[in-house]
Amino acid sequence: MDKLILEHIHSSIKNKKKLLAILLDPDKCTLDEIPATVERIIKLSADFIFVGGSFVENGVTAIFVETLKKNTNLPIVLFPGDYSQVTNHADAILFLSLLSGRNPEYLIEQQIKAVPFLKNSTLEIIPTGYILIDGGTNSSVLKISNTLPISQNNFELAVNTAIAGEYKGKKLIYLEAGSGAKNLVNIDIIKKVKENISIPLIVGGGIKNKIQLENAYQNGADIVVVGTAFENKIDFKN
Ligand code: 1GP
Repeated sequence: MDKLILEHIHSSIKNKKKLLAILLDPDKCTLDEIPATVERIIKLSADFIFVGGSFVENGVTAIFVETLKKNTNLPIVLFPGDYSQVTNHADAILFLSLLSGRNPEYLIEQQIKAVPFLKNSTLEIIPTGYILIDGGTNSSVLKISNTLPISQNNFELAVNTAIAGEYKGKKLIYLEAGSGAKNLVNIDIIKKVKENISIPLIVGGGIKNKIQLENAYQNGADIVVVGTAFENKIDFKN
């Protein structure tokens, strides 16, 4: 199986190039809006389009990604809220385990349910440790997963969770404050996690301006994900 996306991430890190992913929620962007949306993403020089949402109905993601593909060559990476969002039209999938939570449904059940969709697919499957830090809102992930986030002050737990993820064989760590977070992932958490893992680090949740974006990069994020600010047409790069 090709490992193009993960290889691209590793070679960008080697070349000291920071990466940007724009997160699109198929529930919040109609098919008609896709061409203009893609144009905006290209203007931002984004490297990836992540697609996912917490409440997307069955079948919607497939049509959404198929239409996106017709409009762009940018790599499309699934960031699924649940197994029903798996579609072969994308290039890769973040095969997520919610490591900060203690709900078996999101540690292994959903992953097993995804297998019938994945085993004959051409998607690049990227094992990803997903760690939710308290973003100060009752985010969709919290509601749906029925788990508690890690406190912004509990550096040790955040770091040890990320290291455990690497030991478990995850290829990426995604440090997340939750979509629309009030409080971004603390830069010291980003820094300490980055210092303690050797796999690439994704950071997201609540980023809406250039300073926040740069802070995440400077403290160790290899990829930053922006969803809500992009949706709200906020110019977060300037
Ligand atoms: C959510 O990390 C992503 O899973 C992006 O968050 O929507 O707050 O940018 P925002």
